Amino acid sequence: MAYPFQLPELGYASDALEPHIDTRTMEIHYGKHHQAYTNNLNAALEHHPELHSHSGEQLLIDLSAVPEDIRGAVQNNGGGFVNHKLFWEIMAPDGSNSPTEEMSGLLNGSFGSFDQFKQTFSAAAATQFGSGWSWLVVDSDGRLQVMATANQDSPLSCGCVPILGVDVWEHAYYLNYQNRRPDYLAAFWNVVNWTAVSEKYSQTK
Ligand code: MN3
Repeated sequence: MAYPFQLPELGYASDALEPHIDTRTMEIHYGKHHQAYTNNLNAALEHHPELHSHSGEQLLIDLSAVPEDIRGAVQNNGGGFVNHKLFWEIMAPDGSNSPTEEMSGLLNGSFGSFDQFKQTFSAAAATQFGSGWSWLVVDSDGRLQVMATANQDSPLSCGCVPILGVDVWEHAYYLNYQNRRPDYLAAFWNVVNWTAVSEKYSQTK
């Protein structure tokens, strides 16, 4: 997908992730926030036709190639566009709660166990100060790593490919969980679509 970017379709209804992620949050998060990142990314690119064939991912992989006058806008809104697209894809109603056999083996190898991976990932998410994301990424050496990013910064901009992520901006959880970010993070595991995560991993090979 390239310019003009369009809000990607949700693969499920906005009430499908209840009770873990409530309908109203999904409606606003997807319909308003993600739409705004999409619109703002298009507005930033409007007068830069040389970038109109680039995917969102391509823009983020090499931000230095984006003209300085729109680089900040692309970092924030391109990041917002791409990050949320992945976020909707790696969740599903009644998500397959345990990793596929392949992912399970990889997580055990990288983190010791699935539980230790979840602890590391959740700790990165819980301690991200202010707005941002926690990620499971494949780094440039092909290894799995957990990382957090601020704001809408994408792991793609530092040479990593995200295959799982959780949004810890307050807009992602405040209506249902208020200040209880750890409760939101605990609930998140119920809706992770591990099949999708595994597919994203395969695409990095
Ligand atoms: Mn968000």
